[in-house]
Amino acid sequence: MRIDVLTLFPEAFSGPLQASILGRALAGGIAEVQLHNIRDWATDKHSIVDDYAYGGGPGMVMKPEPLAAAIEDVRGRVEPRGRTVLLTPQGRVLNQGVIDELAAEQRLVLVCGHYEGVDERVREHLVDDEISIGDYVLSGGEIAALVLIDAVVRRQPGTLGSEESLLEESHSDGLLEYPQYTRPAEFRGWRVPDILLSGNHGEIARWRREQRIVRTAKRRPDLLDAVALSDEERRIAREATDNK
Ligand code: 6GU
Repeated sequence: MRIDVLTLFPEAFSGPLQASILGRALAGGIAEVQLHNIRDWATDKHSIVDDYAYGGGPGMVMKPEPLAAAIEDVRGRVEPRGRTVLLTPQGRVLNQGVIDELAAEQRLVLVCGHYEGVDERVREHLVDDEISIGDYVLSGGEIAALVLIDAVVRRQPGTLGSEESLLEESHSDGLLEYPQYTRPAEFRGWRVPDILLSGNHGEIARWRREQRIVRTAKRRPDLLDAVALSDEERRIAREATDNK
């Protein structure tokens, strides 16, 4: 997969793109990220990329000319054209379903919005999709783009080791994760649950499943509607919320 990023702040990407699983995937060629500075498409002496809003009001707007030229130029460099996505708080809210949809594209062109937004004509005519990462305000789309890139690249075959992939698969059923522990068995007098030290793999699997259901019921009851639970598991979920 190839991801082109159009941004006023390419330097915001270098650290995060090199770290951890994402860095390893990019270094290994599973995906390629190309950064482009929108300012490089400004044509005036001062490389101006923003201007006052028509109609007045506070805040600057990203000018259409440099942004449109950047999108068209970058999009035309390689086939396929892929999907052009604007990162904006006005977009549809990102979730794993949206990530899997984007991860299936061969190519993404991510446009990081800034200031009070981009000129509406660019959004209307040159953008295919608009994504927000949640209902809060960031100062620009860069961190949102990084969130999207990380989540999309980890869905590419070969990014995760076989163990990580198996874990991901078993946990992509909509339930929150079970609690994790490592050595020592006692830390400051706080004990690891005995069941995990028992060596009884059937019992451990049952306990973990129950923990996931109870956690999800207590913390994110909104997620439970989309999860397939047995009658017994529904009872466990109901009980968890009754005595919270
Ligand atoms: Cl994509 N951009 C900005 N500026 N703020 C956001 C966002 C995006 N998603 C949530 N908040």
